[in-house]
Amino acid sequence: MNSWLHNAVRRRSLLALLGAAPFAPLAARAATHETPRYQGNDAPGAAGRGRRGRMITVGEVDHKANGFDPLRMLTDWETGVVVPDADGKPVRVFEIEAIDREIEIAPGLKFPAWTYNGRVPGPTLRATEGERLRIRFRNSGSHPHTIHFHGIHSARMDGIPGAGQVMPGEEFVYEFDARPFGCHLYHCHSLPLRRHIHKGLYGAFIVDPDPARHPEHAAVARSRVLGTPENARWQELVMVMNGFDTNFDDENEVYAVNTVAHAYMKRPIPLRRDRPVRLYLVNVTEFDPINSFHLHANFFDYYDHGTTLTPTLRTVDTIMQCQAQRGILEFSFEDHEPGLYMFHAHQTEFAELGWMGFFRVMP
Ligand SMILES: [Cu+2]
Repeated sequence: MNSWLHNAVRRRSLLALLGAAPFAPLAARAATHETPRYQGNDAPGAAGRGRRGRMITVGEVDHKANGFDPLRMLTDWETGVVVPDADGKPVRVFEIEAIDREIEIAPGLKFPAWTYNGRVPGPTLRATEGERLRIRFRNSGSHPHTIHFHGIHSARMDGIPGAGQVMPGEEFVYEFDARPFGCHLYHCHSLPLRRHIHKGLYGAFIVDPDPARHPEHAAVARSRVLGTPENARWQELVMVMNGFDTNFDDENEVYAVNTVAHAYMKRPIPLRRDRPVRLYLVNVTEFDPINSFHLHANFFDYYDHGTTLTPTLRTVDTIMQCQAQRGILEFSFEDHEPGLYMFHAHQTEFAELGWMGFFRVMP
C-alpha cells in the first residue's frame, strides 16, 4: 500500500471509529481495506449521496449552536470602531478575545477549538491602507496566545513569544498602520505553532487600497474600498481554506472553506449574474503543504497577496496556495446560463472530505 493510500485508509478508519456519520461510505470501504475510490452515487448503499446525488456529509450542522454561519461569514466584514486618538488623529479599534470553544465542523462531529471571538475563522478584519489600527486582544483561553499579523509593523507588535504573547486572563494592545494594501491574514504564533494554528486561531485581514495613493489605478482602487459606490456593484466574498485534525495524529480528517465541511454544497452561495465577483482567498490549512481552489466552467484573474491593482495571473481556473499564501480572485458569470457552478480544492481527497461547494448563479 503506498503511503497516500495508507494514510487515506487510516484517516477514514479513524473517522469510523469516532462514529462520524458524515463519511459513512468511505469509512465502510476503509474498514474492509478496499481501495477508497470515489464511487459516486451509484454505489449500492451509498448512504452519503445527497439530494443532488453527490457524496457529501449527511445531516445538518447546528449553525446557531456554533454561533457562526458559513454563509454569513462570506460577507461579515469586521470594520471595528474609529475613535479619535489623544492627538486627535483617527484610530480604527478592534476587540479580539481568545476563547476555548467546542464547534461542530461536520454534522455530529465536534472539534475542541481555540477561537478568536468564538468563531473559526476569526472575524474578517477590514481597514483601509494607511489607517492607524489598534487591536485590543484579551486572552480568555487556557493557553498563552498571540495575534501575529501578516503586514508591516514593528518588532514589538509582531505577536510572537516575547513580543505580544498574552497569558490566560491577560491583555495586550497591538498597534500599527494598515499596510500594505491586500488580502492578508492573522494567526496565533505561540508554540507549538502548528497546534495553535490548527486549533482555529486564524482569520482574514483585508486592507483596502487608498485610491489617493494610486492615481494610476484609482478606479480599480476605489472599487476595492468597502462602502464606495464602485465597490457596491462587486459581490465580495471571503473564504479561508482550513482543515481539522479530529484525532490529533497531525493529519486532517476534515477539510473546508470557512470551517464547516460541504456547507456550500448544501446551501450554495447565491450570486447575481450581472455583477462581478471578488473572492478573498486565504489558505491556513495545517499539516498539508498546499491547498488549492478550482472554479468550474469559468476562469478568473488572480492578484497574488492582493498587493497589486493589476492581475498577477490572468485567465486561470485553478490556483495553488501554501499555508499563509493568499490572493484575490475576480470573475464573472455574466455570459453563463443560470445554475449551480461548482468550486473545490483540486486535491480530490480534500474535496471528498469537505472542501467542495457550489455557486448558485441567478438570472
Ligand atoms: Cu495560540
